[in-house]
Parts: sequence; structure tokens; C-alpha cells
Amino acid sequence: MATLSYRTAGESHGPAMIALIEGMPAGVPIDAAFIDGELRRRQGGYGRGARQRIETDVVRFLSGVRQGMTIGSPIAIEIVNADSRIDDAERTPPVFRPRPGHADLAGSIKWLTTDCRGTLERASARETAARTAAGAVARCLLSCFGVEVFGFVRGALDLQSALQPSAAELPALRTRRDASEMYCPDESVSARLVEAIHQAKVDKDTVGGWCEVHVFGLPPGLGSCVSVDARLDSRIAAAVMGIQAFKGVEIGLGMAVAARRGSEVHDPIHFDPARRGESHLGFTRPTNNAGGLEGGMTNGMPVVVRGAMKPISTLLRGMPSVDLRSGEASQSQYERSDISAVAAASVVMEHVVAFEIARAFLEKFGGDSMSELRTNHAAFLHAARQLGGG
Ligand code: EPS
Repeated sequence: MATLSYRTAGESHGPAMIALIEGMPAGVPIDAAFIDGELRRRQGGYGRGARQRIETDVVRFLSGVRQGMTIGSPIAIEIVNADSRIDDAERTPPVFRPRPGHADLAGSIKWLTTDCRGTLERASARETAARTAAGAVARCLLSCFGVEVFGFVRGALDLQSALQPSAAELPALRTRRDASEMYCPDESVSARLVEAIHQAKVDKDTVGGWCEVHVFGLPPGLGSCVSVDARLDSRIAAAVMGIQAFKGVEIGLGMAVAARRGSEVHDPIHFDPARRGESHLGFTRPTNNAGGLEGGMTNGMPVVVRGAMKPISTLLRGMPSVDLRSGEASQSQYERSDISAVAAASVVMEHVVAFEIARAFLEKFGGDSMSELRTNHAAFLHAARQLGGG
């Protein structure tokens, strides 16, 4: 069976966004209502622009799913763009004055054109609708094995929540997050973020922020230390860095490890045979500075990933730029956009991380069907429980 992978296609104002997933085993129940719910969340959050009032993102499965179950063939997903106008020259005019921070200038040089439109249509974060859909399909698989993925906004500017999510609090955290316009379960930080984004709008400016994803219920041993491209930490980092506008990724303590000594960084290993159960091997760690990954492999603790999103690069007041036709100094061109999309980005991040976890899960346990996968998963956990004195 092929390794789990996906590609996306589609332009922001083209007819549709497309995701093509390969390597999903047969027999995975696909919860289309759950996937559409995640797409709806991705469209939301405080600071979004007018585009989100035009679109109602829903998935249409073109292949790979029959009567709500995967059948082992490639899964093609279509999300129709209501604001489809890419071939209308008047409604999608050329963009000659690149926006600093956007792909405009680098893309125009790359494709040897003075019109940034071709670049920005594909570089647009509209594409993350397709990535979210692919990740939500992966979560349909993971939820069959009790793996839960939780993403939220940690903060922005000088505001950061001190919240520490735990598996036990997950339902309550989801409720609080979903009640927050900023997808931040910390009410006071959420309210102050709304104010800060509102002020940025008044100032014709934009805001980025920190997103965080915690993955609970993971078996140890996903990923591998044997080669760089098998390390789950490097794959997760690449997936998060690949989200439009992300400029930093950290796992566990992240950058802060450099400021501490080993005894203050490494998580002690304890063993409690009484904790051994169906999915617990008995090893416990009083801290999780490693963010659930050691040697590029899951160690049984929650995987914790943080990403930093830069502020949206389309500013209402513009930024110093150049007209590519004349070389003359000019303010960057304004295109309808968001003031902040950090809430939406936390949903995207949740789903790109989920996809990498599902990929590593299938590599570890394999099989063409859910029944094979379940057998392999149970056999591995049974064997692993013998460690530490059976
Ligand atoms: C984006 C510009 C805006 C955003 C878009 C990303 O689109 P438009 O120019 O059509 O108003 O709304 O994000 C989405 C459409 C989306 O669904 O997330 C950009 O330039 O990256």
C-alpha cells in the first residue's frame, strides 16, 4: 500500500480547491459532517475579511469513499469556490505593486512577469481549506484509535495565555475554545486579543500570533530515529512551516532548551506497573519538555507543537514597494484581505499535524484495511507491554 500522502490544487478565485489523498486503508468511517464542521471553523475567527461571508466551505468526495467508508482507492475532495472569477480580467485585475511579506515579488521574479496575480492566486491561504479537509480525513482514522488532536491560539503581540491543556480537560477546553472568537480557551486573553486586532484594523495594520497543537492518546514508537526523513519531529516541523505565513515552529520547550541545562530540560523516566493498561505501557514522565518526541519518535507523552504566524501581509495602509512596470517607488497594492487569520491558522495547524501523525501511524502499523490495522496496533501494544518486566 502507498504511504499516506496528499497534494492540493486550486487557485483562490478559481472554480474549486482540490485535495487528493493516497494511502488511506479501506474501512475508515468518514464523518463528512465533522469535516465540514472543521472547514467552518477554519473560515471563522475574529479579524477575517469579507471573503468568508461569500464562501460556505463543504467537502464533496469525488472518489475513494463509498457509503461513508473509504475503499482503499485515492480520495479526491472538491471544495467549490463561490467567489470564482479568475478568468474575469476586470474582477481579477493585474497586481503590479507587490506586497512586502506576500509571495508577490519573489513569485513575479520567479515566473518572469510584472503581474503578481498568478503568484498570489496560488500562494493565497485559501488553499488551506483543502489541507484542512485532508487533515480532517486523517483525523477520521486517528479517532478510531483514541488519538485526539487539539489546536488553539496561544496569543499574539504581547499577549500569551499560560494555559496548559490536558487530556482530561479536553471536552471542556474544546467548549471554551469554540466559544472564543479567537479560538483561545483563555477568556481574558481572548478578549484582549479581540481588542488588539480591532485596534490594528483601526490603524489599517495587521496581526499574526502563536498557534499550538496538542496530540493526546498516541502510542509510543511512531516515527523513527534511523533517518532524517523518518523523524516525526522533522516532518511535523516541515508541515507547520509549510502553512502560509508561518515563520517559526517549536516542539515542546522549543527554543527555550538552549537557555537551560540538561537536568532542567530532560524529562525523567519513571515506571509504574499499576498504570499498565490497554494503551498505557506503565512508563510515566513527570514533565513533557520534549513535547512527546524523543529521537524523532513518539514517547507516549502528548505531542506539543507551537507555530508562529507573521501578520497578514496585505495592509490597508500599504507598505513601501515598487511598481514592477516602471521601477518607481510606490505603496503596495491593496487586495481584499484579513486583519488577522491566526484563529483560522490554528485550525489549519491542527490538521497538518494530524495528517503527519496519521502518516506515521500507518507506517508503523500498516495494512490495507482497518481490520489489519487494528490487529497490528493491538499486537504491537501487547508486545510493548512486556517491557519493564511483563
Ligand atoms: C488571502 C486573501 C483573502 C483571504 C484568503 C487569503 O482572500 P480574498 O482576496 O479572496 O479576499 O480571505 O483566505 C481565504 C480566502 C480563505 O478561505 O482562507 C491571501 O492573500 O492569502
